Amino acid sequence: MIFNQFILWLISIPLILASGTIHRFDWNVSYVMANPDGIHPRRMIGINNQWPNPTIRSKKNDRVIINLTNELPDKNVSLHFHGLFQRGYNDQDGPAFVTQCPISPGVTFTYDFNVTDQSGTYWYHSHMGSQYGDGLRGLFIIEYDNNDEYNKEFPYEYDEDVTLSVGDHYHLESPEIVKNFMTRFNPTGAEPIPQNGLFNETKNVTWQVNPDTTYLLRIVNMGLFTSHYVYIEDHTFTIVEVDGVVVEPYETDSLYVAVAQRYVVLMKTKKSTDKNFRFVNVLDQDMLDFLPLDLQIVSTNWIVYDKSLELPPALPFNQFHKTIKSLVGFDDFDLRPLRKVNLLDEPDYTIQVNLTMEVLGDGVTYAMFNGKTFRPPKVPSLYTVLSTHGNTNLTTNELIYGTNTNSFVLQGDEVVEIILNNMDPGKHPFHLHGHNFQVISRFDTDDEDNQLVFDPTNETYTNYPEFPMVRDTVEVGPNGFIVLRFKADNPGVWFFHCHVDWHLEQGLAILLVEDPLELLSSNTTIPQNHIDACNAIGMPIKGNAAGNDIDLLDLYGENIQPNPLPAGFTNKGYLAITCCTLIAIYGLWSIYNYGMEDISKDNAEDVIEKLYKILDDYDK
Ligand code: CU1
Ligand code: CU1
Ligand code: CU1
Ligand code: CU1
Repeated sequence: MIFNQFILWLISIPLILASGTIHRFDWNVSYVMANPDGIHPRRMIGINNQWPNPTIRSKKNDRVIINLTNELPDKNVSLHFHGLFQRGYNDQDGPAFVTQCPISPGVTFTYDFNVTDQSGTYWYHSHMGSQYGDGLRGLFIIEYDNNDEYNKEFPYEYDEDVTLSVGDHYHLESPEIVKNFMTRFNPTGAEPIPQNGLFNETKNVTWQVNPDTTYLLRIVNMGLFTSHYVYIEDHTFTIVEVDGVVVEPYETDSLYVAVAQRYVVLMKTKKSTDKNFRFVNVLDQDMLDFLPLDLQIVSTNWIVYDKSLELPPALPFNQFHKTIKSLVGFDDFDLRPLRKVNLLDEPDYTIQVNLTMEVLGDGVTYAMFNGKTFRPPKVPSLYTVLSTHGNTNLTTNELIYGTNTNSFVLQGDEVVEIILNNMDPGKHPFHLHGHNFQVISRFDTDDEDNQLVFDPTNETYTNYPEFPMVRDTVEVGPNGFIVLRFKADNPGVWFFHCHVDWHLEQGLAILLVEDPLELLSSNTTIPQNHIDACNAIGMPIKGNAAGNDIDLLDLYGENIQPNPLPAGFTNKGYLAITCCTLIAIYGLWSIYNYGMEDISKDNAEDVIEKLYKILDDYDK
């Protein structure tokens, strides 16, 4: 008996150690008037009548409960916790139409999950269209676990932990921007140009530092579109964490941070305090189709050693050429996780997607993977998995998740490789929910005529690192490719998409339905308040991507992309070309007629006389 009790006590030790603090938040989401860049007051989406939004800080194995009430009068919301694997909590992941219904005005929705064994720098943001650009975003930090003296998770010493967000900023609200972007009046699909770059959600920041101090600086790009260069004049950064992954120290003068990426650096201040320095963030102008004169590419902030000393003047906000050229930057492909994990084995399953931008029949430019743009399913895809209870033959059938969702079903624990060929001259930061991935190959070129496509027989491309970089958001360069690997060990429906939210609006996403049979057998259930949110907005909670729960193989009525532009000419086109031709013939005939007209003798004499008169006047 006593022995049995001892065994029970022994078993409960890990459970006791694993159960952390509960962080409970009641968040009312509403509009708050703000003036982030000091130029243009506008509404931002705040929490509990405040904006900027709070930072969540937790420890490993802590539980986070957020009761979110949507107090926006006119917009649906959702919340995603970027970088958290949500192992066992797929229904708490947050992307609308994938793992939940949009939260409509007046509805309260509870996010409740354990952060389990992750640590590092993350963030939360709305996953409802491009709404986080309107301000519904904030940092999420999980403390490093250094309890084990001899095997510290984060072995670097520092004095102070400081957070910094950067991001592009628009004066218009996202829905209005999308209206002007996704239209046939924007036939080139040019992305909306931001007006400014923010630094901790504001501008012209002064940061009082202590001399001879090591700061742990957590830098997050919470913007919608443009990557940022970040540097402090005459100071160096040592990168120690990337997207929640602790890495070997890597020294650099400047960082290049794509949207949604995080870099944690050590920054040691100088011993002397006789000068203050600029802390600069610069938008990557190469991503912009044109550069309006009032666009603030360069933002100057300052680190202040001595308040009584003058600050160096702000850099010209549009003299970017010189600034960026002097920044050598670095290549995140060369970063190495501190805890090395070998290159994953040869893949069991390879997904190859080719990215193109194409104009469809409605005249709008869409982003395509293998000719298909992502159109949201009518039932959140996770709920579709659960709809197959009783008929598991259907669970692994990609068809039920929609023909226009780019869905791929993964088997449990297989090694998955994603080969992504970017047949577009733009840069795209790709993000996978529920996982980190190894970045095993990446090439690009500015030469649009010689696009680089991944070729498994090309030894340059397949010279994979032994211990590849691991992260959750990686940028693919222009006309190039990335090759990623991960293990399908986290059952759930996970979004893989470009984090440039304008491109997500254009449909640049695939859905990974990972080990759906395990999701079923583990008896995943949807919390009642999540079901209530669907009822409130009138979305079905059962059925395939078309909302059909009688015949899951019948996709009639699903959201599909517009038809392609018709090949050749439409009737309107024929009419236009006929009219143009007739007008051209009339024009030619007129010129011919004029040329053949006889110049009469009288006329000729008249002209000569006039010429003499002009010459006479000139001589005088
Ligand atoms: Cu994410
Ligand atoms: Cu994200
Ligand atoms: Cu993109
Ligand atoms: Cu996402």
